[in-house]
Amino acid sequence: MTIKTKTYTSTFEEDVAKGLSSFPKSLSSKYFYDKKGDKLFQDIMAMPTYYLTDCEYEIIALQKEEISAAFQGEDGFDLIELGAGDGKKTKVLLKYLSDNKIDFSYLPIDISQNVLDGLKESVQKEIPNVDIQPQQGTYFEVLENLAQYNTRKKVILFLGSNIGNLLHPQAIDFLANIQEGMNDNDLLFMGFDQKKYPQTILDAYNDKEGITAAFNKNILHRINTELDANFDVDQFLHWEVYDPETGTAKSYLVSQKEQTVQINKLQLEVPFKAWETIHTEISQKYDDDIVSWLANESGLHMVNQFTDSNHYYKNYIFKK
Ligand code: AVI
Repeated sequence: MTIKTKTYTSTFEEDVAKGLSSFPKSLSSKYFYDKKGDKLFQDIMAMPTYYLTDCEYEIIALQKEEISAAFQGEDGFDLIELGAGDGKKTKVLLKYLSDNKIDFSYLPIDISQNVLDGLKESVQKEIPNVDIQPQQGTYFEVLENLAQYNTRKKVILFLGSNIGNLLHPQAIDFLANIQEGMNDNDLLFMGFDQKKYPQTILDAYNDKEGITAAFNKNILHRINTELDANFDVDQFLHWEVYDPETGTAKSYLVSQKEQTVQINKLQLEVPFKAWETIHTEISQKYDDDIVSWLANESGLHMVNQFTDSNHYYKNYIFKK
């Protein structure tokens, strides 16, 4: 393998160069999400085998009354959502709060102004009485800002078990950062996919239609397009494993033959042995003990929890 001295013009370039020059090779799942990756993730969420979305929807739809009761503050509250997406699950809650004339404002945070504009338009159309105040920026910039200027009770939402794409030490840093922006009365409402029958988890990440495989391989297409590379994507296999002891589902791309890939923009040549792997994603599964441990390590404690009828998924409420 030849690595020439090179100045990188983005963290994407640098991360790809480092990840593919390491042993074992890896790429970060945060790079799955370009326009095509966003669409593939929407398709994943609509698959029956990807139970996470339906479970969280069921929790919110069937327990909205109890959840809303837990959120309420004397002076109303601000519902702050980290990475709202299309807001399908959140809208169920927004509608209930609005129909019941509960005093709240909805502050979705996203890095993309486009996503926020689309969300604002659909919320205003579907639930016109909701006071929506989109906040453009990174989660922590906005939370820090809100912590300084906002005196009303904050309820922070982080749905979809997105925390599961972080290793435990990173998850603790993430939670500790949120915790820093919270006052004593504030709440954090978060989704955590639970440990369960291992085949159910494997099926969620290995659909027969090949949507998850396309999602995983999209990172190679991205490298081809954005970094002028020549990955023969069909020569890589999507492979999923699940370790029931640690609760970690891991995604790989496996090279089906010996091959060399040129990444021109990085002036990098990447050799693959037959059956060599690129590790691309973890999707961590939890139980109450792991979640309590993560919370305690981050200066938070669990005050309430809600689950679906299969006990596949849980939403927890934390305080500091
Ligand atoms: C976004 N994240 C929580 C998803 C997950 O379940 O890890 C991403 C995903 N990867 C494959 N399927 C869905």
